[in-house]
Amino acid sequence: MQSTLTSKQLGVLIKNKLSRHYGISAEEADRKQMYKTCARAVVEILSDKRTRYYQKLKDQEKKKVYYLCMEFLVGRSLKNNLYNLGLEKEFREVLKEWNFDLEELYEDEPDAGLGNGGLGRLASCFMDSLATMEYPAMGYSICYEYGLFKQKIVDGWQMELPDIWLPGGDVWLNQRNDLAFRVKFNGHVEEIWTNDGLKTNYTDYDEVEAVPYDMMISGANSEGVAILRLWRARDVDKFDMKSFAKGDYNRAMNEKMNAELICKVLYPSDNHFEGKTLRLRQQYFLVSASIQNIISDHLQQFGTLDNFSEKIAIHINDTHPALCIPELMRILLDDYHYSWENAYNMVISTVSYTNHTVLSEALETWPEELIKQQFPRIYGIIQGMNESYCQEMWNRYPGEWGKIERMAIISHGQIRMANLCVIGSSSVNGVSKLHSDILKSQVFSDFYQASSEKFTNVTNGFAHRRWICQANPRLTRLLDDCIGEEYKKDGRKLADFKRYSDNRSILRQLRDIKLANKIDFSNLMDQKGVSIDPHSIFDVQAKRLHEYKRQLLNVLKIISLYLDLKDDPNLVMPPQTFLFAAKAAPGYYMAKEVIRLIWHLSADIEKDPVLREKIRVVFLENYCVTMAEALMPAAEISEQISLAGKEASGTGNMKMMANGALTIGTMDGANVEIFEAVGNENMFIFGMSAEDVERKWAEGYEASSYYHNKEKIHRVVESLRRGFNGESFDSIYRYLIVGDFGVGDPYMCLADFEDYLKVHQQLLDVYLDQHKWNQMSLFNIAGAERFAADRSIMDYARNIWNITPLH
Ligand code: 26Q
Repeated sequence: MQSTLTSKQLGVLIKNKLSRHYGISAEEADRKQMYKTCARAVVEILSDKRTRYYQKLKDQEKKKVYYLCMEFLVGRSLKNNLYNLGLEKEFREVLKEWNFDLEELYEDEPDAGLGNGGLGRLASCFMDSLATMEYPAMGYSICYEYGLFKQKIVDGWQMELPDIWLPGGDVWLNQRNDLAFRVKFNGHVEEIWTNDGLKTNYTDYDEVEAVPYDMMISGANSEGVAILRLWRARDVDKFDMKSFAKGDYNRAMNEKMNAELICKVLYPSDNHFEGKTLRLRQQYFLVSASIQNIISDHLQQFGTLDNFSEKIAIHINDTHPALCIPELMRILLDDYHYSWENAYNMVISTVSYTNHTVLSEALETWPEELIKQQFPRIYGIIQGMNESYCQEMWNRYPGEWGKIERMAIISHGQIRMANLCVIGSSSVNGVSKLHSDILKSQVFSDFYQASSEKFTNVTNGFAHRRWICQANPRLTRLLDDCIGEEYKKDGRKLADFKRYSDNRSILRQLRDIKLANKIDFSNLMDQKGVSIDPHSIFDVQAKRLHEYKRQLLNVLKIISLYLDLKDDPNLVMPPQTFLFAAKAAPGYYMAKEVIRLIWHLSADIEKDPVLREKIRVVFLENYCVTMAEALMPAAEISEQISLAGKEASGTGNMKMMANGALTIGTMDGANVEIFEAVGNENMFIFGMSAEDVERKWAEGYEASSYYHNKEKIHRVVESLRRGFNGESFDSIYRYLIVGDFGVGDPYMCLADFEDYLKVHQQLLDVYLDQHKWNQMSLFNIAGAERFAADRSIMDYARNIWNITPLH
């Protein structure tokens, strides 16, 4: 149901808000004031809608899902909500009367960058689907004061600046002081015998108050509104009056600073585990506040916890919220006096877990001592779970010590969060078919043998209304004309677009749309002082910078073309622009070196008037959701070139294909399913398969032998030592050939290099055949049908959470 608000009513709403907040009229307002006011008006509309929706939710007493995630990469909200509410037209009209342009107001909103990359963006896409399809659901995360850092490049070096999003982003948050909970840290636990048996007594703890800030997310063309509840830490009035009286203001304020430190900043490492105490405290803070909230809501509605797992599903997005398992145990045991066995069964049947990575450096393990010191009661419960699980396995697999050791939660003084998640939940899923298979056959093979019924797959998806309809209005109009609007509700209907694969007029329109989007993007970049030729091919690799994603392989390819052109400036080649967008974790040396290489290679090429007519390299600074929304519709080639077996799924790959880009990629993550969807003839696959990679490691991989024996590789690697733009990249040469511990090129760039070059050349040949290219592009748009996040959410709802939409 779209909102039924006339332009006139809207005008009154906005005028009232301007007068209340600023004491001004619409004619006096500046752009910032008008943006905030429109946001406030939308929040009010959403609140009304939510009140109605929540009444319906309460009446129906349905099972609910709570989605716990340390990250939600929300991006901007105004446009998304107006689109979903069906109010864009009305707002545009009203604003026009006062000489405001809605599109310009959109630009005043800062991104809510409360996430690193794929994991956080997926969580946000899922919120859109949950609201649209009216599933009873709520998201929980942390309201970081600073989201993911802002990136600046200075002479090739990445600099990190704080992301100050709250002034401007705060209008979307509704502070709920009435729903605050206390989270306890540190202290001591004693066990004491009472008349009712053994009791635990927790003393000397520190307390922090968790205050929720709610963000409402409207469903599209539906009555649904999802709530994303973000917790902020607040000091529990521990102001030290004595110190204050003595004039020691620092000490007086100290406690407050400690509490508020918890939600100060998002940890900026993606796919890499950082064992910092503050990060662990953030995780427990999220988990404890959320579980207390879930329990109190449930008790309010049902008056008992006996039906908890019938009415509630709790989903943990990666292991980061894993402590919700012992936290829920703790509350059931200590506060509601369930037996260990009953509590254990309740927890397992409530919780489900998604794994997002197989990289060993990303697997979370925390020192036992640290957990014990930070959350002594939780530690005791983890010990109990570990003992009972090991006992169970001992009975099943007597004498198989190695196996039991691998499955234990605690080992060598470390707590393994992934094992805790598998043991403490009823469902474990990967995020693409290949990834889920790797979980079963490698990462969790012992668990898979013991409890195969727990394991399943849910392939990722993306919010197609945001990433097609809002981001690419030109393509949307064409789709509407060709296949009607049904695909907006039901992504599967995108497949109908295949019918137009031989329609020359439609194919030409596709090309025109792409060009127009490329021009838009070039103009946008022009405003930032970056010049891009919209008539060159846009070859895009946009994602976090990581060795396994192999931005370096892409650079080696470009260097190879560069050297070809240096040798023969008359070489015929369609002009290409290689666009990179990537943030590196601040402490990730090699990632930052790759950025520096891209930057200097780019500068080097810019200095050569002949070269830059044919190939240009552009590093797009500060990649974020808003930039992605402009970039995806303009992309023609989507680089998805991770070492096979390493990228759990990828979601940028789906967004780019849906906007008509063709993928050059390896058989990794969801690329495999893209391949199933469009076929070999509509995609450029190269390189080793995950199995080939395994085999190659087993045989013994020697990067240096590629370097010595393959001429093209030798030439490219040598050029790194000579350098670009006056800077040598010996560091990268050594990384590839020598290696840190004797393992050069750990992500096998050199092994896949020649095939990559060959397939890239094939791609260029096809590009010259415009008709064919457009046709392939069309098949990709249609093939994205299976990657709508709505489909992923239906999979979760049916197969894992066992929930149904409201009726
Ligand atoms: C953990 C502990 C301490 C500090 C940071 C972290 C941390 C933070 C973020 C670990 C991992 C992440 C993010 C992982 C991630 O984004 N994974 C991606 O998830 C996507 C959605 O499923 C997949 O498409 C990608 O393939 C996967 O890389």
